[in-house]
Amino acid sequence: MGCFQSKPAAAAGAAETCAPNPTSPTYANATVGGSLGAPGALSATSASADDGHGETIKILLLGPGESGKSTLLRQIEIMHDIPTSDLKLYRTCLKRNCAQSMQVLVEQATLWGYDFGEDEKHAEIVANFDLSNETAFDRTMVTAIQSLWDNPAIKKAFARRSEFWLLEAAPYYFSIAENLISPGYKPTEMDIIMTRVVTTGITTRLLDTKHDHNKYILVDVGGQRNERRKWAKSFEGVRAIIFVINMADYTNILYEDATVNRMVEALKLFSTTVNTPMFEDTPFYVVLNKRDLLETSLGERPLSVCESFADYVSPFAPAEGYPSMSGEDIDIDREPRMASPQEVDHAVEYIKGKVLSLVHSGPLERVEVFALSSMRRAEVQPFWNELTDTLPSRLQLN
Ligand SMILES: Nc1nc2c(ncn2[C@@H]2O[C@H](COP(=O)(O)OP(=O)(O)OP(=O)(O)O)[C@@H](O)[C@H]2O)c(=O)[nH]1
Ligand SMILES: [Mg+2]
Repeated sequence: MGCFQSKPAAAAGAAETCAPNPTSPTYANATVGGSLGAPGALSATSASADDGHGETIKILLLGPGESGKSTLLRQIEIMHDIPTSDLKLYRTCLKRNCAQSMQVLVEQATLWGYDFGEDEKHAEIVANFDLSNETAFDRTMVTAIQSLWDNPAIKKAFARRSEFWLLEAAPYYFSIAENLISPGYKPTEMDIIMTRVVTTGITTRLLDTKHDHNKYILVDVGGQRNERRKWAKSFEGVRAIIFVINMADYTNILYEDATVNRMVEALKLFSTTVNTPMFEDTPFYVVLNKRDLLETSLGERPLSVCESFADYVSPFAPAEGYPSMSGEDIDIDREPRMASPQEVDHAVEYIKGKVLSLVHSGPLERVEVFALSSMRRAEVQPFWNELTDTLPSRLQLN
């Protein structure tokens, strides 16, 4: 069963879907199923078992859709030498991610009346591509995608991406389009990390740490609005929560509702979760994710474009002002402005402060905030080490 076919969600394990497209109902049904899970997958009911040699600590991964929960989990699994099962399914999903990303751009450019010029035929090929048919992702499709990625109409639509929903990793998918059709292609570790697979249902992973006698069960849930009503099913026996927020979301709109800014949604969700009475003594590890994306997004727009950050003043704002990043007067030929490391640090500190200001119940010390990029193992490792070093004593297990 591949992600180009429709399949009901697995009952007790993972069910993951290639990224859906809000403009096409066909995307919503294609599921990968639990087989993207690693061999460590467990039934959620065993979550608090103690085998007499230390505790099994259940940790819940929460956060809105596309914040990076499953990516973080995948990195932690790789760190624990849990092999990635079924590479073929990742290949299938990557083809879909790639095709879908260009399809969304073509649809948007068409909606705005942009002229594809000599790429008119290519735009047609992409627009008519059937996402449920993996074999249709062939040389013709890849040539169309590559040619369009260089086309001014697509460049302009891409530059205006904060006005519509698009997978953030779209440029990555286009960069590996050629590989996806080469015979014998095996997804690299980075390809696997960058694959977008929507989580539906609940995924559980048992992890045995090498440096303490405790085991950890990580529970990953779907973060999109329609998935959140399932969250409560996994609350029993939870000892800690990892809450993931995508920092670059301050410029993005929600997949589920184009009128809502994703950061506004993320902060509301965090506030509701952290202040839920049953969690008022629960340790929270907040992961401010996708730090890598801030370099470009802060270069182009200040944090204050997001209503939740309206009071942010950057000492690094360019004297000439920020370039126009929306509407028809956008300049696609200008050199993109990149934020300096200091500018990124300043913004991250501000976001940390905002997150902590939302904690109103229980002791504030139970909430720790980390800023990192889940796509980078070197940044996930210290986070996971810190969590496994501190959590047992915070729970008074040692
Ligand atoms: N650039 C960048 N992309 C990231 C990072 N972390 C995750 N991503 C990408 O973000 C996309 C969404 O990540 P997921 O892990 O699927 O998000 P999720 O929170 O599990 O989403 P749901 O399953 O819908 O709740 C994927 O394409 C990831 O590759 C990061 O640190 N940097
Ligand atoms: Mg997920």
